[in-house]
Amino acid sequence: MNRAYIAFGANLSNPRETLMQVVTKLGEAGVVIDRVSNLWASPAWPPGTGAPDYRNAVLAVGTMLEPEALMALLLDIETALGRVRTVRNAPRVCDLDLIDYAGRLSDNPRCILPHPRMARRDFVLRPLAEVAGPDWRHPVGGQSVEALLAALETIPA
Ligand code: PH2
Ligand code: MG
Ligand code: MG
Repeated sequence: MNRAYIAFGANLSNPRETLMQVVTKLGEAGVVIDRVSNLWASPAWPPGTGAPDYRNAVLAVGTMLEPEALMALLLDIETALGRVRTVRNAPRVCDLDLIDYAGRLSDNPRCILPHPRMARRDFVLRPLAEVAGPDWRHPVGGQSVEALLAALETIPA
């Protein structure tokens, strides 16, 4: 089994209900759900668009699927739950981002690992801090989640 971390985000419909459906659908596809973080509320990023607030969570999972296959499954689940892709950062019912897959690095444009923006988003790092194992480190920089959060707080918005 490979350990992967999936970030969930939603700012339309009922995010708690959607997250439960995500857990069900991942399980049906054979993905083992190890831990699910709390659902954290945050304003939509970037600021100033008037988009509804988000709810974000991170899931720690075990999977035999390779990253590209897991990514394809995530896209299928997004679609099944009503995601309609329009413009970048548009409000969404369900966003599932693969943020880390067993510490691997990939520059495959369909599946970049680790997720290039994960270390800069508190709405990813705060829930990740709840579910990441104590040995988790950023696959590129080697920092712990706590170190990434501390670094974020010192960077101007
Ligand atoms: N996702 C985005 C754009 N903006 N803002 C918050 N707070 N949470 C998100 O998950 C989020 C966002 C694009 O994926
Ligand atoms: Mg996203
Ligand atoms: Mg996404």
